[in-house]
Formats: sequence, structure tokens, C-alpha cells
Amino acid sequence: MNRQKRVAAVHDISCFGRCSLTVALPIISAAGIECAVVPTAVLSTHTGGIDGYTFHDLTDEIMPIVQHWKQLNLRFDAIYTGYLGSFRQLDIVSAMFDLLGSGNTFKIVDPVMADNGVLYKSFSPDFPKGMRKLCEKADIIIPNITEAVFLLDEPYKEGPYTREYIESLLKKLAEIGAKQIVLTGVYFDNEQLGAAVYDCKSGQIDYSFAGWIEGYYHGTGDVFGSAFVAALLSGCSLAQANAEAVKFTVDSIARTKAAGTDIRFGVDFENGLGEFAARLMKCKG
Ligand code: PXL
Repeated sequence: MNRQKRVAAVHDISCFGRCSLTVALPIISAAGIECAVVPTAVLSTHTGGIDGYTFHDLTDEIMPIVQHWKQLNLRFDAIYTGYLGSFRQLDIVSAMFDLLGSGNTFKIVDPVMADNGVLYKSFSPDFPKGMRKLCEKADIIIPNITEAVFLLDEPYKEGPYTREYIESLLKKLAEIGAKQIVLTGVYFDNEQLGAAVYDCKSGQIDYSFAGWIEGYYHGTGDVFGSAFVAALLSGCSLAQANAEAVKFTVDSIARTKAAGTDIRFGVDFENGLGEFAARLMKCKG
């Protein structure tokens, strides 16, 4: 058996609503990967469409956690970051990359901050500039189309998109610095939705799509990102990891739609974990 991989997931804990750490931890663990966590804040729920949530910032805890890990000489195969709530958190996570990220540690940044053309309500208009700086240090970034245009300081366009537009976004995103780009929320018609991956070194671009399901289901970006990280560290290629993440996410949305669950409560990814873990076995050496 190969050495067990270890990831540090740096996200908030939204206690209810299936996003960020409550999604990353089970999905990455289900793939047989050890998942250490750095909780950046504790909220009663996420901030997407639910009012009255509590918010307890944990920024001051991050560096002491990282320093303790450094003393213990812990090594990570990947550091996977998601929702980061302030400029200070961006700076601290950037320092964390320097302290814990050896040459063999994938730095994977999901620049969580926006969707459907708008920034999430907790972010100021200059936040994307700070997020862009963190993305400069990443090996892989996983923006959706809205986050991509905010990173590039371009106006948001409604889809359907053309292949030329998507590929020009991928190439401009590559100029920020990451070696591999994963762009989610890609669609060329109203039938299929998926994601594109760009390997900057080889120039290879691959797409993966699945049937479009109507409705804005919360937390699907984190489900996708976590499944992508799990698949990549399981040994899948970039294109395979993208395809696995698209399938896992869309299947989770389909189960949720069939159950008629409130779209703010996140998706039923739990009932897909067994099948997901079994599919990843084919990537494992
Ligand atoms: O899923 C992204 C996310 C993560 N964490 C918090 C959020 C959101 C999106 O709204 O509010 C707290």
C-alpha cells in the first residue's frame, strides 16, 4: 500500500449548512487521506441566504496552530484553503504556506469569495486583490467564473460561454502564477454544466460536464473542491480529478433535488461517499 497522504484543510466551520470544513473533512477522509484542519472561524451557519448567523473569528489561533505543527515537524502533501474572511487571514495563510509548505506540498487555493456575478456579502470590494496575492503563491487555484473575473478585475459576463472565452480566462488566470487552473461553473449551452482544467506547462485543457440541474444549491463549490483535492491526492490525473469532482458534485445535487431539501442547507454528498471512495481506487497505485 502507498504511504497515506496528509492534507491540511484551512476553512471556516459553518456548523450547519454543509460547506467548508464540514464538507472538506468527510470527503477527504473518505478517500483514505488524513485531513488535519485549521478552522478560521466558527459560524452557526454559512452566510448564504440565512440571516442571523453567529460569527466567531479564529484568526489569532491560526499561527499558534501552525507553529505547533512546525515544532512537531509535520509534513503535508497539500494545504487546501477555502473561505478566508479578512485580509489578515490572507496574510497569515500566506505565511502558513511558507512555514509548512515544503517543495513537496501542493498549495491549493479555492478563492472562495463570490458567485453568480456578485461578491459574498461579507467581503469588501477590494478583497479580490488580496485573494489574488494568495493565488500567486498557489500551485493550483479553483475559482468559479465569478471569482475568476474578480481575480482578473474584469466585468462579469452571463453564460452560456464560448470555448474561446473560457480558454482566454484560463490563460489569464495562469499568469497569476499557479501551475494548474481549475475553473468551475463552465457551460456552453443550457443543458450541461461542468469545469475546465488547464495544465500550464503542457498547455493541455480538458473539460468535464454533467447534466444541468436547475437551482442554486449552496456549498457545491466546496464539495467540488474537496472532491477534486481527494481525487488528485489519490493519484488521479488533473483531468480525471476534474471528472470525478464534477460527477460527485452533480450526483450530490441530484440526490438533494430528489429529496426536495432546502437549497440553502447544502447538498447530500454523504450518500455518495462510498461510491466515490470506490471509484478513486482506480487512481491509487
Ligand atoms: O461555501 C462557501 C462558504 C464558506 N463559508 C462561509 C460561507 C460560504 C458561502 O457563502 O458563507 C461562511
